[in-house]
Amino acid sequence: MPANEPGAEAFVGLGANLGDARATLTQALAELAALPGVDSLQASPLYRTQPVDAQGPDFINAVARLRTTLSPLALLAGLQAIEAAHGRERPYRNAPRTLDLDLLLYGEQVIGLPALAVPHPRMHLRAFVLAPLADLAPDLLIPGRGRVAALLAGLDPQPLSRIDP
Ligand code: PH2
Ligand code: MG
Ligand code: MG
Repeated sequence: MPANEPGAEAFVGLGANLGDARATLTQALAELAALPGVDSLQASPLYRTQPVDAQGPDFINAVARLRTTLSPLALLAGLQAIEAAHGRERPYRNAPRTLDLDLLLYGEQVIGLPALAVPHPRMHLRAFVLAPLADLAPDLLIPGRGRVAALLAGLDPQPLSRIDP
């Protein structure tokens, strides 16, 4: 962490494939920026992506970079509160969802708690995470995995298209 900036840099993955997913992501980005203890949020473009290991309509995905003075678990609680406010239900694993907010990275920390695994255990395999993340931070090192742009280049093609801007 740079010595002159308070808090940690964190990255959050956003996804939705129920309802008006595009509007939901735009709103969720604003809600994320407004969480107490979250500063200077930067959003990637939005992407339309095919479901990976999941059913249902195409997803809208994006990634946000933020600075936060919240602990990882406090930030996770904030993400879950925003998901709940958007009517998130969990009928089964990888079910279609109104909003999914995943804490992808928190500084260079490696966290293995029952409630929270950071880096997100599958982020390095998923173009719907790595493509928007590469727009923000292509040279970022994912602890234990490698650099974002190199990981993305090494993936088998996964259909996705940038929709905004
Ligand atoms: N999230 C999943 C499973 N599959 N596929 C796409 N395209 N986008 C997602 O956000 C996504 C997924 C589990 O969280
Ligand atoms: Mg997810
Ligand atoms: Mg999730």
